[in-house]
Amino acid sequence: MPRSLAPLHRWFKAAVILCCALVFSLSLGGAPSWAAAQLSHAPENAQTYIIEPSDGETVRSDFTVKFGLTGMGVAPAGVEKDNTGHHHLLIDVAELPELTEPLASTDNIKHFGGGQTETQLSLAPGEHTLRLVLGNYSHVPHDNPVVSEPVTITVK
Ligand SMILES: [Cu+2]
Repeated sequence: MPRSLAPLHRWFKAAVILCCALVFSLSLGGAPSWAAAQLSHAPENAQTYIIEPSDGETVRSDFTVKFGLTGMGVAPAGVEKDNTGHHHLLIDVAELPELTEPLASTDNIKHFGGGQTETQLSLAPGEHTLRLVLGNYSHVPHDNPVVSEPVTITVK
């Protein structure tokens, strides 16, 4: 190699090492920090609760569920705004799902991404349990999850 190119070669080697180190550190820390960006923090006094029906109530097979929320606001899914979220109604879900990732959308986990604060339900006769979980703009519960007390009802 000509003597005049040696410094350039050294510089190139250093640059390659730097790039490798950068890619390596991104592969370690990049993904988790991106995932963490999807989490939102709720105000400490935030509370969600089922206004209606009340715990222990007997209802007809078609009934209305009203969602309550204090200490923060309701915003539609996709709208990233501090101290907001949208409701998810868990029907007969005995164990809370993973609260650090987007909530699934199933017959038992209903999303109200339009910002709805009530819904009409039709359930089979018998005992059912309802519970609310607030999710952020990307359907992920807040890092201090806002979860209601469960309400147990009997459908006639
Ligand atoms: Cu959702």
